Formats: sequence, structure tokens, C-alpha cells
Amino acid sequence: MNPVIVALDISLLKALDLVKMLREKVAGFKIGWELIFEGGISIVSEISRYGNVIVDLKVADVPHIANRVINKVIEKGACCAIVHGFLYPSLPRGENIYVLAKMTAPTLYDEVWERIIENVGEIRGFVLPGNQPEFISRARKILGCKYRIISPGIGAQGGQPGNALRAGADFEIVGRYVVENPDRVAEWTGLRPACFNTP
Ligand code: O7M
Repeated sequence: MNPVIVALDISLLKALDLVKMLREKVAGFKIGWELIFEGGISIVSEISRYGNVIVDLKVADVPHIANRVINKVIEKGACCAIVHGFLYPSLPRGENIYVLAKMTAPTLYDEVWERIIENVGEIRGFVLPGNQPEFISRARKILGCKYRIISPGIGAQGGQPGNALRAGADFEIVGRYVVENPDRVAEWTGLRPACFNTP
């Protein structure tokens, strides 16, 4: 198993083929709006049969509504779901929740991400930019091994495979780079998560 989560930003049929092809080789799959619009919410259960599923709806609502949405996808078999960190301090909390704290593209998070990660409370972990490994190292120093770190931005957005892992991430989230050529997952051979073995 390579410490890679494949972002399935592709059509339903292509996603199902890819999941079957990579199920033994990657740590999980990330599902977003596109696939849920196409396949309905049952796609979460379908893909969960083959591996860990992170549902990425980038939820951004008051906690009681956010928790209702998150509970629905967890009931369908997802391990976890992603919410926007700018909700802090009114974040939904829980062991299934990943908080997006800094993005792969410039945003206002660049000014506040450290405040978010230092004060967050009981959640599963953070999404931090894999194309900026220097921030992953800083985050890991602040967090120790209390939280998971998962990192997109590899390949198409400039991150080099493995650099975020070496800086302290547990898993790299990869879309186009692997979708275009699934054999590329071999580039993660021998790399290990910094702290956690499951996404
Ligand atoms: O590897 P790519 O560039 O083809 O795809 C990147 C995936 O990571 C895609 O699914 C994005 O929605 C996601 N992502 C970012 O690209 N940048 C971010 O800052 C955050 C995410 C993400 O996964 O947020 C949860």
C-alpha cells in the first residue's frame, strides 16, 4: 500500500475502473461533488467496498448543519469528511472530520492557518498543501503526532511525489497525475506515513 489517496475528479465509469485497478495499491480515494452528482450518495458506499473513502464536499456551515451532512456520508461508509477551516472557532468537531487549513493556491488561509491548527480541538486531522512542503514541516512541528495530515497539490499543481510525506504528511492526495497514468503510483513505493497508517 502506497501512502496515496486518489482524488476521483472524473466520470463515474472511469472512477469505478480506477478504483478496481488501484484498490490494493493506494490508501484510499477522495470523492467530491462531481462524482456524487453523477452517482448519487450511494457512490460513497459503492467505492467504500474497495477502500477508505474521504468525502470532500468542503462543508462550510454552522456546526449543527455541518454535522448532519457529515453524519450522512459517514453512515454511507466514508471514513471521513472535509470541512473548511475558516469556520473556526465554530467548527464541527469529531474523529471523522478533516479541517482544510491552508490551500494549494493562495487564499486568506495563508494569513490565519497557524491559528486554525493550533487551536482546533478534537478532529481527525488537517488538509495542508503538498505543493508547499515547508508548511507541512512547520505544521508537523506544531502538532506532533496528535493529528493526521493529508496533502493535495502533487503532480499537476507542482508538488513532487513524496516531498510532503518526507516533510511530515501521512498521505498525499493525488488527482490528475495518477488518473492520467495509474502506473505512477509506483513512484510512492517505499514511502511511509509520518504518523498514522490509515487515512
Ligand atoms: O492532483 P490534482 O491537482 O488533479 O487534484 C487535486 C485535488 O485536491 C482536487 O480534488 C482538489 O479539490 C483537492 N485540493 C486541492 O487541489 N487544493 C487544496 O487546497 C485542497 C484540496 C482538497 O483536497 O481539499 C480538501
